[in-house]
Amino acid sequence: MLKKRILFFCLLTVAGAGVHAEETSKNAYMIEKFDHNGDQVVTQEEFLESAAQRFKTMDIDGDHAIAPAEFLQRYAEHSHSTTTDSGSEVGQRVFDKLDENHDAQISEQEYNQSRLKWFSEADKDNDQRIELGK
Ligand SMILES: [Ca+2]
Ligand SMILES: [Ca+2]
Ligand SMILES: [Ca+2]
Repeated sequence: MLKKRILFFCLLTVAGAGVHAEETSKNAYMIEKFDHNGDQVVTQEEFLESAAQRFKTMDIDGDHAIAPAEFLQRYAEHSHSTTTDSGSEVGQRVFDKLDENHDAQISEQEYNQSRLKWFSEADKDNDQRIELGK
């Protein structure tokens, strides 16, 4: 009985550590990508700045909206896959998720909204700053 309990405790600890490591590495990834001034903190300003830049690279024809073709082309480049069927299928699904009003265009607002959602999910203590683990 005692043995069982110890085993259970171990499992819980391992599972807990796994979740924590995953969250920490997500924030570490964001810091690595978006922390421009190297202070290990990503402010909302920094984050939205790179979001705007990313939007501009995707908006190939410069009409301030991302059409499916524009998105899929960049998506294929980004994921280092050629535009195979499976690759563009995944890309299309991501596109649909971003295109909240389903007008087959991702507006800057829709793009920023999804980015902000990502930001606030990582910002555990809700201080508008992404730091390791909070
Ligand atoms: Ca466009
Ligand atoms: Ca839209
Ligand atoms: Ca924070």
